Amino acid sequence: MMEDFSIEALRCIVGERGVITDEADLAPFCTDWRGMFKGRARCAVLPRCTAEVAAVVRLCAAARVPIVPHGGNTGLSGGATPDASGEQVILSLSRMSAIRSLDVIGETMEVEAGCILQVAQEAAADAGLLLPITLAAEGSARIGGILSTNAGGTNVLRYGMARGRVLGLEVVTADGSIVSGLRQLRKDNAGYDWKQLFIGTEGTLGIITAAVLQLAPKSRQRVTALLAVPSADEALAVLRLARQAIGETLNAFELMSGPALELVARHVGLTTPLAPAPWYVLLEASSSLPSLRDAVEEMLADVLERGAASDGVIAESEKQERELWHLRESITEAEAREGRSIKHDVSVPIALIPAFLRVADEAVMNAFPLARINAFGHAGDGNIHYNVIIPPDADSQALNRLVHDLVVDHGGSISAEHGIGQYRVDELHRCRSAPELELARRIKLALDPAGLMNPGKVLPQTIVTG
Ligand code: 2HG
Ligand code: ZN
Repeated sequence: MMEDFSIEALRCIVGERGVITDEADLAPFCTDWRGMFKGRARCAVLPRCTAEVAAVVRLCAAARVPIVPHGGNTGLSGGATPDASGEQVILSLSRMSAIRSLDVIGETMEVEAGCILQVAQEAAADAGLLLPITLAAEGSARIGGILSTNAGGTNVLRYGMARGRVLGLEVVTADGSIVSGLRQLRKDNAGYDWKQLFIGTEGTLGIITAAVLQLAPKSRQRVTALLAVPSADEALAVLRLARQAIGETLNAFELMSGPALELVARHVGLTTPLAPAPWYVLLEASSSLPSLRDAVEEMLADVLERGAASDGVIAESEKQERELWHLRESITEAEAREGRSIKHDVSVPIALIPAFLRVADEAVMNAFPLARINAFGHAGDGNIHYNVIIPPDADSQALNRLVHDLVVDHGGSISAEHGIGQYRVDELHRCRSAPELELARRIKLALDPAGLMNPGKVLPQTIVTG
């Protein structure tokens, strides 16, 4: 039987200050960071502990009220933005931000979903350890959002996606049960690894409330270098040489186009210390072995001698390192200030990046002569942000389709690290095979039969409603 829903009942669970209904206060929860997605909500509810999350979910489930979980709101795919109905409840995990424990021997950390990534990184660093999830948005992104979108970032090359960091998970399922698997185990093959159902599924199967994360040793040496390269092919030649020379120390291998850095210069006022070039590579290596810098210098000399790079600079101080990274991390902001852009967060097999870029550039420019391509990304793991700046009246759906078809032709994925959210639901359906979609449908129906968990995200809502 469907029960009545009341804001008062929510307040009884989370306290007076835990429910936001005022329109102005609610506004930031109803749009994403770029202002691309907008919706309305009944309220935002901010529980203080897992038991309160469970009670909120039970209350909403009984009244058939849909829930939209909300982390740091930095995902860029609209996964945390409610729909236009005004019926949905936003569930923000921001008041659950504790680092519950840190184990220096096992190198693990138990952390609540609302903890900001940078805070967790700093806690690990204070203990002489590393939390190796590194994102441009790390000052705002929260652990729950990072795990429920299986975020990537700049260190995937060495440390893998967010999923790979998760040893244990605590979730609240669609019926309001708490399932706790907060184990610290590296090896745990006892039955289904159900954690994976909640990681990367963007809150459509349940709500992540806490996790045990695998930390890593903190390296004593770090070297950061910026190279100017004549083409994407040469960037891959640099990658190959770097993998051969310093492979296990390579944290990041980022590719930035000349036009991407022009945007950064124009809108953020940062410039590269190198002469203008078609492409740039930003690489970072770290190790505790004292010989790291010598090895990187030797590798760069080799790269320059072979002509794979035309110029290069190694950061001489932490300040210079930060400046080089700041260039890379400012691209998104610069792009947002430039005007309307259509994002394609794609991945292809690494060796096919140059071929993909060639074919896509040609096809996009043919179909959209006024377009400007802003390509950059994590070339070391195959993820290119193939963003396109287009005039306000250009057909974004046609552009999406054009790019995604080429991605599929190259054996790639239409979302490498930002997820599907609401932005790519139709495209996921177009690009994935029927058996894969059917499997997803069966999982959704098994775990959220009423379709109340972040409806309309990842999978079309019609999967549940028929
Ligand atoms: C990055 O790599 C982020 O900087 C943002 O994933 C990507 O703005 C984008 O499209
Ligand atoms: Zn990225």
